[in-house]
Amino acid sequence: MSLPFPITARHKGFNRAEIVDQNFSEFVKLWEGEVRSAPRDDGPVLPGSALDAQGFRELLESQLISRHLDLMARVLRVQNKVFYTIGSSGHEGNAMVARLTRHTDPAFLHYRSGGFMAERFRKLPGMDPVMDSALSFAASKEDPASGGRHKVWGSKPLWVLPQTSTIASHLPKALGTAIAIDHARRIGHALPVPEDSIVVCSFGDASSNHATAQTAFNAAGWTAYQKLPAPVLFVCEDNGIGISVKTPAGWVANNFRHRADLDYFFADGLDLAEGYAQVQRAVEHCRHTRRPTFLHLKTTRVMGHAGTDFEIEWRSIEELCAVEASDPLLRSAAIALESGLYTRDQLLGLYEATRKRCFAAAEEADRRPKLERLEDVMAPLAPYTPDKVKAEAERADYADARVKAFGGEDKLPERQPPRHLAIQIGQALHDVMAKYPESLLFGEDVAQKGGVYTVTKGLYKTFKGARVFNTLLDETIILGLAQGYANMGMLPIPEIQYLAYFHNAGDQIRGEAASLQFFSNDQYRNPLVMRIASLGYQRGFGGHFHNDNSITALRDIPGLVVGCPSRGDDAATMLRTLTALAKVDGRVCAFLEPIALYMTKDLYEPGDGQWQFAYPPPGEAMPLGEGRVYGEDANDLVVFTFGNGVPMALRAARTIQAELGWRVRVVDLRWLVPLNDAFIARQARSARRILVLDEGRKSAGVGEGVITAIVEAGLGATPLERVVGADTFTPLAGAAFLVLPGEADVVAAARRLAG
Ligand SMILES: Cc1ncc(C[n+]2csc(CCOP(=O)(O)OP(=O)(O)O)c2C)c(N)n1
Ligand SMILES: [Mg+2]
Repeated sequence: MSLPFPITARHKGFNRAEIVDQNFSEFVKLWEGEVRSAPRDDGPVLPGSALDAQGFRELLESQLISRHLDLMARVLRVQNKVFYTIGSSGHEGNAMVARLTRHTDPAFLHYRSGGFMAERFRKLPGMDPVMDSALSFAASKEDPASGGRHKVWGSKPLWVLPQTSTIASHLPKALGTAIAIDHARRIGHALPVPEDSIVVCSFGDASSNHATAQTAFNAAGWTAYQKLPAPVLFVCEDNGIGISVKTPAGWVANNFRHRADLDYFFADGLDLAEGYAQVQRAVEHCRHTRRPTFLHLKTTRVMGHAGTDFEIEWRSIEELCAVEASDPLLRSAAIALESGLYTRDQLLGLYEATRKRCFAAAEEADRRPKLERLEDVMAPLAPYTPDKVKAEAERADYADARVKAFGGEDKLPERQPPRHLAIQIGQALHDVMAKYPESLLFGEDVAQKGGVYTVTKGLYKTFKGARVFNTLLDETIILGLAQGYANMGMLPIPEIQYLAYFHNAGDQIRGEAASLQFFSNDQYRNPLVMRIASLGYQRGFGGHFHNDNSITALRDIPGLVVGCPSRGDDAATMLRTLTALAKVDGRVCAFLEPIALYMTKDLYEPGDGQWQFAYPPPGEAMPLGEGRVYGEDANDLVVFTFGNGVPMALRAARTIQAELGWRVRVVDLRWLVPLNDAFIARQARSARRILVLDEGRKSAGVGEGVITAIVEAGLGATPLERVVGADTFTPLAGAAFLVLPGEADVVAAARRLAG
């Protein structure tokens, strides 16, 4: 396509935003088509179109708002009044998707969704897309989406869950939310949105190739193949390019047109009169069949990838002009004029009035307060209301449900003899699932088999397949499902089979789940408790992947809570607190289960049974951050440790006492993120010598955090030794024990301290 006027010197300018802007006015002024007599509001905007005149007018307005927000951003960025210039220009046709869906259809949007948002704002009275967006562009504290933390498309009343721009990472949780919508009925859970809602999820053509996108398409197909509902509308906004890399012509259609169980629809997003019926077919198909639907929406990209993308430096002028000629706003202008709905002057008047409105809003937004204190920035990141969490964790008003779950009064775990970790985690999970009827437990092999280590054995039988189920083999999807269930108000307890397998899906926690409260200013929460079989020392199952001890990857995820019990009773009280943190404060939590301790029954001698403990009845919970101290008044040596290190240190303590005459205190941190610096300092203050025993790797492990807390408390002069895993992958067989700390290493470190 070429411009309907000759390319002049003007068109070769450097500032493409200015050129695109002028193209519109010039196009309107020079338009010479035939004018029909204006249709009635409810008549087709052009003969044969499914879009009526009233709909067209509103869509056009939404498109213009989106365009002028982009133009405004380009101008005011230079003046430091706006801080984001990735725009929606060329994608304004996505307003059709908003018009044809409901404001209660949860939406996870591409960053080019200005048109969609402006249109969705119409769905509720009294809302102003221009001012709200301007506040977000200006990073004002009053930005209703993120409170000034990021320019995001988001809205609580409009069910738009904010996304940042890690492309494709939102697809798994969008699918998860869609699955959750229909799953809720199976467990009698009341949804926060209507039962026939669908989920809208948009992304670009280049992004459709991403592993995270592909796994969502695959999982959607896997679900539909089994005739399970997954009403997600994947909207691929195909502008033919990703930053500067062209998508091969026809690739998106070729790749998606014939996928089994992903129903493909095409729509022309450049032409409202033509595209409307096509979008409508896709939306209705998704809503009525509850099947995953792929809407291939043709778009274009004018004004470059972002304000910093000077396309003229890397594309030919002819190509640029051709792209700019495909601007959907020129097509909308033609429809407006041809239909007789607008005269040239009216259309130009509307165009300029919208510009004025966007600039005025932006100038006003610039005067509104910014985030100016660290506390304000961080306020929604990790909310914690200790009293409420404690009350919730100790809440024990579900006696009947637990008697049923355990199969009778006499079967209650607190009436059984002391047991080991694996059994008591299983009992604790029964307890939690009895307490929260909206909780779901899922992962690989967790149902009939009860997990690789039989920790979840019995849960499937007790709570049935709607609440305890196996997923497909993909950690990214497991964690995407978790976010989806959480978005719909359920309490997900996903299992990651081994810590090593968390790492390939870590972005779902790092970039997505843990960031939602932050980027939505705590308006959206996705509480979840992720269980991960973790750490080394396994004798049954060797090698790196079954003995991963890298906790570092979890340590620096902002807002995440990580707990690691070393014994069964602690596991039970910790799980109660984690689920309470999720319920009360919306927190994303990780529960690391030390595999090597699952079956450990003895502490000092075979058969002594000293690593089995009485099950704590409901009503008892472990406060966040509180460690467990063995030998409170011993201070010759204080050992800080967690997980496998706890029984190891207790055994080493005996040898140290016998050999050096020292009384040893062992401190089980139990909570690894956030580390309780005050607790660590308190324990360190009375210590004559300190030993940090960290089974994780040397670099950036928990031990570094413990030592930092000690030094920052002014206790750096206390003689200190560290026993820690080596910076290596864990090898198979006996060699594993060379890289992990052992009892002998602890004793040797004590000897070094003795000088
Ligand atoms: C995981 C990830 N990798 C790379 C990027 C950098 N990046 C941002 S947008 C983009 C291109 C996306 O192109 P497309 O999906 O076609 O969307 P478009 O911008 O064209 O609308 C890239 C590579 C990113 N944001 N996230
Ligand atoms: Mg693209």
